[in-house]
Amino acid sequence: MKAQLPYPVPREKEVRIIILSDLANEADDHAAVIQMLLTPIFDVRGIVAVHFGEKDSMKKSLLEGERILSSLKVPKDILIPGAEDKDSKASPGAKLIVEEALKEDDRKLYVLALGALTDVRIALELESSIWDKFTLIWIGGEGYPNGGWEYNLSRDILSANIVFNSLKDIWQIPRPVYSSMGLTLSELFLRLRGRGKLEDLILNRIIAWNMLPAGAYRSGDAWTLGDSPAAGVLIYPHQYCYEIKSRVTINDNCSYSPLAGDLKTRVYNKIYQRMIFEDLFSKLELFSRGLITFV
Ligand SMILES: [Ca+2]
Repeated sequence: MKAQLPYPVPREKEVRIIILSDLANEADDHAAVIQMLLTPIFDVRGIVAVHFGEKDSMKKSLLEGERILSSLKVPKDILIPGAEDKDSKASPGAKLIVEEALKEDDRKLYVLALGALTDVRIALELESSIWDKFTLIWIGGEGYPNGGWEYNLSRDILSANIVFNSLKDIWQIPRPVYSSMGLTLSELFLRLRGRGKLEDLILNRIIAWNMLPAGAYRSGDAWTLGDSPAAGVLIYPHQYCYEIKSRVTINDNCSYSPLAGDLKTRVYNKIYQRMIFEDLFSKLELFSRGLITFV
């Protein structure tokens, strides 16, 4: 599924993407997934609803995915169940990753993971030959060199470790970078309120979540769109914003230790927030004006 905007983009720049999102976990996935769906260089092969370590969390993510798709009026069949929990051995989402990775297609495949890596682990276990057939862009893990507790990683440490031990191409956007995607609620309100159904969906969800009890990491007057850089690093190259680091293995407490072998990880150390935010707001407005269609 591709979005067509009122300007053309080069066919040779088109990439295939599979989105893995724990949509029901908090309020930032919605903005990221919608931005991905509205980006004309992305052929979205599927949105996989991902668990976040709580009972029925995958099913809750699936329901949130349905809400987004009904606002967009795109085919519902691009929404696919992921693994039920971290111990699952099979999932439709993992099967989709394997199928796309094995396809003859001149367009690169990126798996954009905005949560736990369970479905990527299952895909690699189902078909180990895909280890060099796609690039994983992962919002997750603490900063380098030491690592430490981080939400997405903590949902399924073992799967993350298996993926880090076997997958060739990983672009990691760790917490110190994705947590820089903050916006105040006043800005979100002014930029989104009353502008369209997608804007309302994103804003209402953030306001509702902001009213829930939270730790000291939230001020009560701001939110972090931490999943959006997974789209941002493909929409704009960010070629001076990362380092190539030796791959790490992940310990039980989410800390990092050196991994033997030659695998490397592209680890982002900064992100152009303004560009990603304005791209989101611009695409939302183009959609609200009826200038984006889907093919
Ligand atoms: Ca997420």
